[in-house]
Amino acid sequence: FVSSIDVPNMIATLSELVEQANGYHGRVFIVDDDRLLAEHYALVLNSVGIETRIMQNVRNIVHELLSFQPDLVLMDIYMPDYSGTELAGVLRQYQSLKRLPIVFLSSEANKFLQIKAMAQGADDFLTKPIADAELAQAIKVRLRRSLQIRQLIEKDGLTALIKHSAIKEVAALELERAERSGKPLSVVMLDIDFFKSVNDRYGHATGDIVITALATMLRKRIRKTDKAGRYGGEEFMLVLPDCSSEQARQLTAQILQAFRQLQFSAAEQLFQCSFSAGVASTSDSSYANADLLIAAADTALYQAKQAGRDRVC
Ligand code: GH3
Ligand code: MG
Ligand code: MG
Ligand code: MG
Repeated sequence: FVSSIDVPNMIATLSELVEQANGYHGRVFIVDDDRLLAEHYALVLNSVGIETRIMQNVRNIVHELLSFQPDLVLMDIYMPDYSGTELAGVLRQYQSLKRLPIVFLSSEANKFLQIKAMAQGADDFLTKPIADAELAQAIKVRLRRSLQIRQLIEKDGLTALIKHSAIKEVAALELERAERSGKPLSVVMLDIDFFKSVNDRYGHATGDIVITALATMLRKRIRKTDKAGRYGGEEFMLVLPDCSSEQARQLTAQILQAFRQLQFSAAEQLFQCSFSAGVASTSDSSYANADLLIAAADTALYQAKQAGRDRVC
């Protein structure tokens, strides 16, 4: 039995989350037909701790964006095959790229055209030539702000996992990536069993500890590329790329076994909890969109509850 649970350590406050955002410098995707210039921008941004990727092939841009997952796109407006504004319009068609900040960088000095570019999907406009320090500062400030906003929007205050709408977006993004890579994607829905009676017997604060304990366990036991979200009160969702339904079931069963063994104490009593889980995977059937994949996991979770709880279906 794991008997000591470090509660204060598990409850991450929002301000800690924002501090974490400050420590992470972010990823910038650079799109410019002038290779030397793009490499120079990359060096400037790398020098202030920002990770970069330069786009080599415009045709592959969606694939590259989905694989690099940048926090911001720095884009030239005039390129031989496409214009930056056209490209921005294409990117905005993708659910998972809708909110990605796009900053245009161009020698275009015409204010009217700059405003038009912004209307077509850019978030900001920088003019070339630009001093290295100005570029670094402008991008750093933009990145920091958008990361802070994202943390506030996406992170759940109690568990530090991502929230309902954000984990659904992750599922949509990963389904798009899985379709491109041909690798399976699995989604798991978990719901703590008889949680109402935990609240009723031991109080809401103890209930919160149980929720946080499971969240911590989920975070620790998934891979770096996996994502865990708090889907609702005592409901969680895992998004597992490059993972078959069999592997997802195994992982979830291991987590269930570990969670069952956690001993909680309240009102001078020790108690344990379990959860039920449902797995759905593109390795079993194909799903036209992430909502359908999530619905399938939800149906499997319902079956697990019906079959007696404390199991993975
Ligand atoms: P089942 O095994 O069928 O899932 O039973 P259950 O009692 O877990 O299911 P139900 O969905 O009816 O109850 C969930 C409860 O979780 C109801 C709600 O009061 C409680 N809850 C939701 N969010 C929180 C929270 O943030 N903290 C605490 N302590 N309780 C919460
Ligand atoms: Mg150009
Ligand atoms: Mg529930
Ligand atoms: Mg429940």
